[in-house]
Amino acid sequence: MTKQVSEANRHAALGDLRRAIEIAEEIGELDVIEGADPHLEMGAIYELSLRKPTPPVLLFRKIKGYPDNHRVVVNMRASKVFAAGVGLDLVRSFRKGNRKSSEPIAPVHVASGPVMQNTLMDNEVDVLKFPAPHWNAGDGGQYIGTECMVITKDPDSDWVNAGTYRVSVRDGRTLSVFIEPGKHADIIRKKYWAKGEHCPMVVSVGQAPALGAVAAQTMAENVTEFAAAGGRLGRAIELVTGKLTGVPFPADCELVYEGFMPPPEEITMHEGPFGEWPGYYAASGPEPILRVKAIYHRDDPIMTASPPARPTFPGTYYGTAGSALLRAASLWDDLEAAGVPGVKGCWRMPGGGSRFISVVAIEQMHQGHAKMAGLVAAGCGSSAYLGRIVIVVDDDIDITNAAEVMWAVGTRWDPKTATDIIDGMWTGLIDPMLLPERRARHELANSRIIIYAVRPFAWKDSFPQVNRVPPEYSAEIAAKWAGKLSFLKD
Ligand SMILES: Cc1cc2nc3c(=O)[nH]c(=O)nc-3n(C[C@H](O)[C@H](O)[C@H](O)COP(=O)(O)O)c2cc1C
Ligand SMILES: [Mn+2]
Repeated sequence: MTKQVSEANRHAALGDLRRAIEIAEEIGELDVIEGADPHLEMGAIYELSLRKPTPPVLLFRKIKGYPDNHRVVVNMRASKVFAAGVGLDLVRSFRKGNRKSSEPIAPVHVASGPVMQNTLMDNEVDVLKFPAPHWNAGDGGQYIGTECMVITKDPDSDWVNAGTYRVSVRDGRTLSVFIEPGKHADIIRKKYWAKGEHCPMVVSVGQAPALGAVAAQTMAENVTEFAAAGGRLGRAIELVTGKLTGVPFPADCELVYEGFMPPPEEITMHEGPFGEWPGYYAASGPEPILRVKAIYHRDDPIMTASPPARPTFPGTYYGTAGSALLRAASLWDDLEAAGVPGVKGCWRMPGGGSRFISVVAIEQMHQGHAKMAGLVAAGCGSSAYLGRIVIVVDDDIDITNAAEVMWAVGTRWDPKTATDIIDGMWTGLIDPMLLPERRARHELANSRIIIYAVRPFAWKDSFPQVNRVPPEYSAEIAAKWAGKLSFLKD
């Protein structure tokens, strides 16, 4: 039986990976796995765990071929340590205004920290010393960076960006980092390259859950994710400074690589393919590389991982603190920030991962209201990249139930008059529907459909009534007949 996590423990776990693992163990949600093979076996075990809507934390140790205490942890943010509830309540709990503190707190710089317990420079640099799982058979490499932070510093301001971009091992001193065009680290690296410089870069492959969360979330340009994480924790993140690049990183990171990324005109290597979250091997081609010049790590480092799996596994959506519900919360925040009134809920439909299929429930207030919601949901920061379908429904629809959403589409949507199709939107190389010729030209645009599955505003009050037994009456009758009818037992 899983024990409840107290609010204080959840908060402590958010800011400290090692404490988070202890708490997972205390509540019976930790599986320690010894002796697994990093070649496919770890990936298969991980995928099996996603059959559960809220998977347990898996801690791999004694990984075949690596020191006993070099560990890899998966499912941390998706586990019951962070899932405070299910469904829309969980989405609500991730919203900006519902967090205890939401104002950013600027990070502070400190001289040293646990991450500096071991420093490897020059000839000592060897990326291959640390567990590098080959997650799935079709993967074209060993991916150490999935739940990671790629940290870059804007050369023109004090903006420090932390983003999660996949990282794989090329050789003992070289990593590949796959950054989709338009992501913040892409914008920043191009500024260095335009000046003829190599882009300084730091990659953390083990850090507190709060840091993993902000690195995976889309925030505005110029927003330092460490400040956002500080706001969530109610304390400043302590940063140390990379000795070679001057790029800062959290002092309690587990394992950090520091180096420089030359421009693609100078060198690229073939990156991928990698089993991506849409469920395919789509992006694979020449990418810039990161030349690693220093490694910093704690004693017995713990690498965090969040390898992608097909978005049809319950563990990737319902009831979890995985990114689907985090991104639903960001969409809700974005809609309100854009001034869309009457938003009653946001959701990402199962099968669409955290991006392809967005659902917005509104209490219709005026003509054009549904359009407002649909257009913002298609274009706002949290949802523009790699969207496909936006469905706007009335607020009597339970948007966490795919059948209810499809019922609204089937019965309240007129395809000819209640649809917008928009071309030229932002997509990425991992979009399996990117036309081959567009892919070749790096023309990363796709189209969107917005489905207005709402009662038409002009005659919504005379729209046919819904047939349903009122929930209170249903509960009353269920109680009255409980134990007497076979289908009401337990
Ligand atoms: C597990 C995981 C892996 C990701 N991998 C990539 C990736 O390989 N490339 C990429 O561009 N974005 C990837 N993303 C999405 C980015 O992390 C996300 O767009 C984030 O907003 C990027 O930070 P930025 O907004 O500061 O650019 C990944 C997200 C997660 C949760
Ligand atoms: Mn950013």
